[in-house]
Amino acid sequence: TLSLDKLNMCMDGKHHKTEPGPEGDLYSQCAPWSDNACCTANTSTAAHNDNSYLYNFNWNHCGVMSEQCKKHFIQDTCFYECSPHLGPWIQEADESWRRERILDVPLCMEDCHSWWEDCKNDLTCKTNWHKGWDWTSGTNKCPEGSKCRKWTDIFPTPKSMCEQIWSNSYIYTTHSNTSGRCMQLWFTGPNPNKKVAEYYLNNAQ
Ligand code: FOL
Repeated sequence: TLSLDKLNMCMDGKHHKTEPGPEGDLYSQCAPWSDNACCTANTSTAAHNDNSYLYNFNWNHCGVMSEQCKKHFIQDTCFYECSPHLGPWIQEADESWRRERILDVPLCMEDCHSWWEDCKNDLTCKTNWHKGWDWTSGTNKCPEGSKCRKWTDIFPTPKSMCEQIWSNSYIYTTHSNTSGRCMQLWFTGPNPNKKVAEYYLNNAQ
């Protein structure tokens, strides 16, 4: 049956399950979602691979991405693929590779700041990593006219990175992890984002 339970649903994305449910053992950084997930075990493993089949996306488009930076992109991939509590922010998408997307998910300040801090010595060539790459080789390369530059030249602030990198999937907030007013990429134990989704569903944004 068609699920309209906005507190427990999966977006109609490229790899998402149709309904959330338990997954025996999700891999490594995706393990926190094992109790209730929109990703399969195969997706959770792929989330940890360079140039994985998920999107053929090359993190190393401006030289090798540092391990400390990459772990945040892996966590973002787990969050994006596995979260069953994104209902309030799911929108129709105007893209060939997915029917639905997330828009303006309120991200906890600590998660955005630690992500930017751990990447600020890396290099990239684009502010929006969803669009405008050169895919002629089968993976994304920097397009003509977009030179590799310091991370901080492309993303001067944590806010600019968190909001721009995935076409406003996230909105920057000054809410803290413990506030219940923002979504956490990193957590252990029961998923703290369910209560956050509940809050935003009842308090129209
Ligand atoms: N993480 C989060 N938080 N939100 C997301 O929306 C998200 N999306 C991806 C990964 N993590 C995410 C998926 N990433 C292309 C590029 C990146 C990508 C998926 C697809 C891609 O094929 N871009 C083409 C345009 C394709 C089209 O629009 O038809 C390009 O021009 O580069």
